[in-house]
Amino acid sequence: MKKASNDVNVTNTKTLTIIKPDGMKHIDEIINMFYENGLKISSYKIEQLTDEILEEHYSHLLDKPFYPKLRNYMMSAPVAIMVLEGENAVEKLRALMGPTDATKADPDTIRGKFGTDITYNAIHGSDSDENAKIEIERFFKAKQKRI
Ligand code: DAT
Ligand code: MG
Repeated sequence: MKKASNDVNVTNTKTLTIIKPDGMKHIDEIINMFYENGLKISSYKIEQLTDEILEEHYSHLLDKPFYPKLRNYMMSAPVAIMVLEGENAVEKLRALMGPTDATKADPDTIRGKFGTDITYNAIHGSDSDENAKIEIERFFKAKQKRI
């Protein structure tokens, strides 16, 4: 049965990840970590991010002093954008990523292994089921202007 768009889907097990420019050279190891932790890729694309989509994706950070640095980093090379599926995918990916500041991340996490600091932290992951849905729509379903 088709669900109403505002239904809470308690079985939601999808999340959105972005392998950031510094993570790209480790993409095979990062994908291995997804599969070893029960996260499977269901959509995948490699794309050069634009100002427009970054201003939407990081709208909560636009007024921060570090935004220009974040924007330049995210636009410095193409990134891999994926939908991951698995049990508790959002929480599982966030645990596997480690905290925002890679210098504080456990060495077994993606940020601990491949990140450098609070800016160059290798990977993005949605922070809630609600935001996962919004981000999947943003990167995979919304009509995007091609560059
Ligand atoms: P996360 O990526 O862990 O969800 P966030 O959503 O708070 O963290 O911020 C998005 C990105 O912005 C983060 O991956 C790196 C950058 N960022 C956040 N806080 C920062 C800070 N204090 N200094 C520099 N960059 C920061
Ligand atoms: Mg975030």
